[in-house]
Amino acid sequence: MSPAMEMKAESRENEDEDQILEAKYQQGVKHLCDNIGITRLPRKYILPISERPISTNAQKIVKCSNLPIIDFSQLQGSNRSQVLKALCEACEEYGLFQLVNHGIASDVLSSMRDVTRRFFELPYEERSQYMSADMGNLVRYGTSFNQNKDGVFCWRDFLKLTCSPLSDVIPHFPSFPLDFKTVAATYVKETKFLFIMLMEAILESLGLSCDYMNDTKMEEDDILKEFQDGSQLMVLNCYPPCPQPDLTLGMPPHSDYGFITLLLQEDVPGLQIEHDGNWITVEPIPNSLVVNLGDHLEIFSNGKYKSVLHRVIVNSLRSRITVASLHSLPWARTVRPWSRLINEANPKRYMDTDFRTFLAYITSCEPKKKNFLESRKLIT
Ligand SMILES: O=C(O)CCC(=O)C(=O)O
Repeated sequence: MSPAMEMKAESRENEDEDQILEAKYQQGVKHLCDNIGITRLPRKYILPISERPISTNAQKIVKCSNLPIIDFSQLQGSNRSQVLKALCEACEEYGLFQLVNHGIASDVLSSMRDVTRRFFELPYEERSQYMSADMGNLVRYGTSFNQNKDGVFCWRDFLKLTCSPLSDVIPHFPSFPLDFKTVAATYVKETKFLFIMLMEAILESLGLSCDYMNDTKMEEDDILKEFQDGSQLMVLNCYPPCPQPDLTLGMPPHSDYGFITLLLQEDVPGLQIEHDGNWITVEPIPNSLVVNLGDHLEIFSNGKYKSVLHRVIVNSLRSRITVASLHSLPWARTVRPWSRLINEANPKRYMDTDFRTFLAYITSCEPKKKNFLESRKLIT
């Protein structure tokens, strides 16, 4: 056979193989890896060259050893004003910081990581009972970023859990592994408490420039009361080892919809943020949590703080588990720029928005980068 004919035959074989696999893609990457020993990436996951982790466009992956780290314990002491300043700089410059000494015990973190890993190791039949295209389901198992819309799939499976109000939703959480409900409930309560404490500091950092500090304090207290009843969504992510990690992503560039996301990673890097037009890997720090600023905080701060554009890369050697806890105001509440931060010199920059608008947006079009937030901008 001539080399040209050989190449043609090989490509036909590859096409046949991809067609057989097509039905499997909807079942997720974990199932694909566990059941079909794949040695090359199916076409379904191959991104166009410009969207690959290392593309030919101007964006580079750069090393950055000084991504901001906030020591939460220092916020409680005499250094509070200095730490608030560092927090403000991190929120303005990066929209992200790593939080250390945050008060959540290391065994609570490791138990959550561990139960997440064990959940994804359950037989497919057990996991797949939570699979649904309905975004409104309290518990939803799925794959890719938005499997109803994605042309090219991402190398990621997930379990999404609505976590508020916790007592109402906990009976719906998975019954296996047997300790899932207990471990997840503890983690939800601890992250909720930390979120409130962090928001208190973030509001204070935003109010620093206000003239009427007493009034501001009263307003802060009212907002914090609303966060007590706020929404919380937990996303458990699983990124199995990928045969050709340079051709795909675990998650495409996106920003989170809420105020802040607390991300629990393990010692396998994968999260990258965009900064100054380049991609920076957020190197895991043991027992830390990554704090991502979401679109609601960008809106609330009237653009002073920026939600962070981030993506996930995968690797060929080790699977990666993460747990993202997304927090915002109650689902039905409208999010708008804080009146304290609007004046003649700094007019209102974003439309009011709510969760229903966000859901309608992501249901109607493929969410890309920060395009939901862009659609809420009054001044560009
Ligand atoms: O898994 C990660 O590192 C990030 C997850 C993430 O971006 C998300 O769940 O929105």
